[in-house]
Amino acid sequence: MTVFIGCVLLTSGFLGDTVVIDDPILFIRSDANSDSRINIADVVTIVGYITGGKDSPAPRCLDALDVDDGGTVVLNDALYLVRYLFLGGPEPLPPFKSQGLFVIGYDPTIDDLR
Ligand SMILES: [Ca+2]
Ligand SMILES: [Ca+2]
Repeated sequence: MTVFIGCVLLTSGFLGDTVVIDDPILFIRSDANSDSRINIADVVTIVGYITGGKDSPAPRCLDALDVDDGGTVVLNDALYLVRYLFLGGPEPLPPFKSQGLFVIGYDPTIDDLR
C-alpha cells in the first residue's frame, strides 16, 4: 500500500493500492519529490521545476521545494539543499527534522506556495 499524507509518501508495500489523504499542506521541507527521502533526487526535482523541464513531473507540494522558506522556489533552494547534503551546510527550515528524525508538518510562515 502506498499512503500519501498531504505531500508526503509515508509507506509503500505489497498491496499496490494508493491512499491519498487530502491535506496538501502537510509536508517535509526539501522532500521535493515526495518520496520521504532527502537526497540528490530532490535537488533534481527543484532544478527541473525551476527550469520547466518537460521530463520533470509536477511536484506534489511546492512548499517542500522552498528549502530556505523564503516563499519562492528559486535556484538558491537547490543550492541550499546541495550545501546541506554534501557540504555540511545548515538544515532546511522547518518542517524538516526534530531530534534527528524527519517530521511532517505545516509551514510555519505564510506564503503563496502550496
Ligand atoms: Ca525526496
Ligand atoms: Ca526559497
